[in-house]
Amino acid sequence: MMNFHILTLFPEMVMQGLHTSILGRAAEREYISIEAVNIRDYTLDKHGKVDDYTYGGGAGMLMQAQPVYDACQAVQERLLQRNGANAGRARVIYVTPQGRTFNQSIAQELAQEDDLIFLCGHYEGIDERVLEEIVTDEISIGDYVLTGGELPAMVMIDAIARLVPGVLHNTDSAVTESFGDGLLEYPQYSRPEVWHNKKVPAVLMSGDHAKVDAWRMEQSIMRTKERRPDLYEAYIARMERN
Ligand code: 4FM
Repeated sequence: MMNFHILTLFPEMVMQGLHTSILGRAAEREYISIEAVNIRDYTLDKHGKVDDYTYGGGAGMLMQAQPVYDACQAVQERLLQRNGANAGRARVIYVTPQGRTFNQSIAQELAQEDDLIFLCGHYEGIDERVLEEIVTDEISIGDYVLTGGELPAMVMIDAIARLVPGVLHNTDSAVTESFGDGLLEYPQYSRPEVWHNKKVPAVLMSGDHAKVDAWRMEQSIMRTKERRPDLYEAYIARMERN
């Protein structure tokens, strides 16, 4: 059982998105839990304000330190009550283009945790002082700029959650596909046998499992060489080392 806690100004967005399809079923069956904490609930401002102008000028607003800090402390204190003082504090992941780039190996590392707290920013950023005090990991999903941290948090949670035992039906499908072995997926086919004059490759109809496996491996390697020379080079280097 893995618990995701999401600090956000848009709880409905993440709750909707992450309770659909496979993750929705995984939450129902209690392989994972997903909780959204509304940062606005923690502001001490009497009008519910959570943002303010930046010192030094410049366009846009910043999320203020106080509500972010108090929302995070509320989650950490609840976990401390539940797990006991020697359990250690949960990692707090700030999703930002300034972090290290997310990949399958980071997903695998994070999937070992019992609790993860995701901090989703909005506007032009978050007051640096609260980031210094609560954030343990800064992670990006790629080199582009979004309007907020909710979508990247959802991307990371999806990639991590499917590695939690029980979430996927097929226990080894999480490891056999792309990136499990550092190669891209081979092409796949379903019924009918002929569609738009295109036939399914004969080897897949042969019933010879060893031949099928060998064909798929060859396709994976060819595809990776063609489309992702960076991954292909890493794969060859790994093969030569082993
Ligand atoms: C993040 C907007 C924080 C405002 C963002 C704040 C992003 C990415 C991203 C937008 N995050 N990978 N790319 N965030 O664009 O992780 Cl305060």
